Amino acid sequence: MNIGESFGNRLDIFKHYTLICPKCEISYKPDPYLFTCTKCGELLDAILNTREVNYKIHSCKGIWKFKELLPRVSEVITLCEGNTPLIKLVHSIGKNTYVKFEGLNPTGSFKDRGMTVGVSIAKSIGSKFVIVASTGNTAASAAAYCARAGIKCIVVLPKGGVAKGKLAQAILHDAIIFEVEGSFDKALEYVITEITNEKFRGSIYPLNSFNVWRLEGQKTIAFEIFEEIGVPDNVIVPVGNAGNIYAIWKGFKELKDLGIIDKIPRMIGVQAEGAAPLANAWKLGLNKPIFIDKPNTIASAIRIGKPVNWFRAWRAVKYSNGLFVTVNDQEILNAQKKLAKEGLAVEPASASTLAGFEKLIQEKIIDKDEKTVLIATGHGLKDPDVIQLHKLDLLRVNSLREFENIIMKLLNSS
Ligand code: AN7
Repeated sequence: MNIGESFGNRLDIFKHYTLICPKCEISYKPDPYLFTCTKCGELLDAILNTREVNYKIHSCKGIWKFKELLPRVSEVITLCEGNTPLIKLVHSIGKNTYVKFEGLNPTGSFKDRGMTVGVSIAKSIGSKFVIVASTGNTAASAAAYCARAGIKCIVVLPKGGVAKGKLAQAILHDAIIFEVEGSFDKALEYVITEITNEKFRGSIYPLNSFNVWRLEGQKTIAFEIFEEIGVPDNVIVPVGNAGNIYAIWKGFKELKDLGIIDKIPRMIGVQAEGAAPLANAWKLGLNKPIFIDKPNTIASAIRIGKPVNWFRAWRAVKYSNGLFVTVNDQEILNAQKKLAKEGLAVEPASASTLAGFEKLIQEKIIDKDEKTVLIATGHGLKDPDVIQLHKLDLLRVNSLREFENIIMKLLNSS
C-alpha cells in the first residue's frame, strides 16, 4: 500500500519509474513521499524503465546551429551556450510577458553567445592573448572561453566595481586581472589604447563589444525568440555599453532581410537613473548621448557612462520605433524581487527590464498585454551582495518541538 494513494492519477508523473531498495531489492510503486525502504530503511533508487522511454542522442551545438548566419571560423570554441529558455511570467504584469533567461548560459550571462564567436576568431587567427575591459560578465565569460581555447585572458576591471560572483569566475578560470581606479569607462580606455598599439596587433585580440564579431554571436538571441514565439511587439534590454540591444535588433533585421519575418519588434533600452547617458539624451530629444563621468547605480553590470556602441544602440531603438527609459535603484530591487517570486533569479541589471516595462505601462506607452520579451541578461547568483539588501528572515529553532510549532503556525496562516 502506498502512502501517496490519495494523489490518484497525479502519480502518472512517475509512470516510467520504479522505486527499488538497493539492499532488499523490494520494488515500490513510485510515490512522492516514499523515500526509504519500509523494511530496512535504506534510501530507495529511482529506476528509469528504459524500455518505456525513447532517447535520441542530441549533439550540443549551442548557437552554432545558426552557423550559416555567423562568421566561418576554422575552429569552434564552444561551451554549448545559447538555447536559453523563454519563460512566460505567471504572477507579474501582462498576459504575454516572457523572460529570455540568459542567466542560464554556461557562465551565467548572455556574453557567452558573443564570446564563443569572439574566442573562436581569436583562436582561428592565432592570437595568444585576449583582452577585455569589463563590469564583470564579459570578464567571466572571456576567462572561461579562453581557458577552453588555451588562450591567455587579460581583464581590466574597475576597482571595487565588479560583483563578487563575476570576479570569482575570472579568478577561477585564471584570467590575468588588472584593476584600475575609476569606472568601466576608464578600464575600456586602457584596452582601446593598447589595442591600437601596433606592437600587439595579431597577438592580442580585443573582445569588448566594439568588436562587431562578438555581437554577431549575441544576435542569436533574436533567432531563438523568433523560433519560439514569432516576432514579439517589444523586446526590452538593459543597456550598458549598448552592444546587446543593437545585436538583438540586428538579428531581427536579418530575419526580415531573409524574408522570414515582416516586422521588427520595438527595441526598448533600459538604463539606471545614475548611468543613463542614452536615456537622458533621448528624453530631451537630442540626437546623441550625454556622457557621464561618474556613473552610479546598484546594477554594477550597467554602471557605464560612455557607451562605445551608443550609435549602434541609437539606431536600433530609432529604426524599430522604440525608446530608452530610465529606472531607479529601488525600482530595480523591487523588480528583482518580483522576478524572484516567478522563480527567476536575475541580477540587478536584468531586473531593470521588468522595472522599465512597468514604467512604460504606467505611462501608457505600451499596453501590458502586448507580446513583450524581457532580456534577463545575467544570473542572480552573480551578485550576492545585492541579494542581501533584500529583507532577510532567518528563523532560529532550538528544539524539534519548537520547529513543529512554528511549522504548524505557518501552515495555519497560509
Ligand atoms: C548582466 O561585462 O559591459 O549594453 O563588461 O553584464 O551590451 O553593454 C556587461 C554588460 C546588461 C549591458 N546586463 O549590455 C561587461 C558589461 C548584464 C551585463 C549588460 C551587461 P551592453
